[in-house]
Amino acid sequence: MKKIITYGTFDLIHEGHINILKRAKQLGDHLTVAVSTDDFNHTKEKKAYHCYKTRKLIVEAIRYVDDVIPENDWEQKVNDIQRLNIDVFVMGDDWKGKFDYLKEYCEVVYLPRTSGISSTQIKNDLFRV
Ligand code: C2G
Repeated sequence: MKKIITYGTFDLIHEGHINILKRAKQLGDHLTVAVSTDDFNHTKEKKAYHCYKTRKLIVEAIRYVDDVIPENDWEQKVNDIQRLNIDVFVMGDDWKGKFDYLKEYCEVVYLPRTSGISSTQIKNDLFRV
């Protein structure tokens, strides 16, 4: 079984999130998503609208997702890959190059981001209404 993993905040789920999860799953048989905890979002200086519990519930409901784990820090990826026997690490290409150190442990794939949509843009657009 080919196992895939990806990481992110996944707040205010939108087309870009669905596209990356769909394409990530197409690379294998099992997709684990590491969803950033609220504390880690604070570290990333990212303010999510939904708390971790809600974001986990929503990501778990997406058909392409087989498992959701918490992303607590930047350092856990190698341990996750080894512990979960991950074959492919996937991220959007806004992260291109940032996780190449993981090539020692698994395949690293950066997929094109979906242009024109982001959680931040949704919040800004709603604020203007
Ligand atoms: N994404 C995308 N297209 C968009 C927006 C996001 O393909 N229009 C992808 C991102 O490239 C990322 C995933 O969706 O691979 C999740 O994006 P975010 O929730 O914004 O996560 P991020 O803040 O990038 O956190 O350790 C990695 C970090 O936790 C990534």
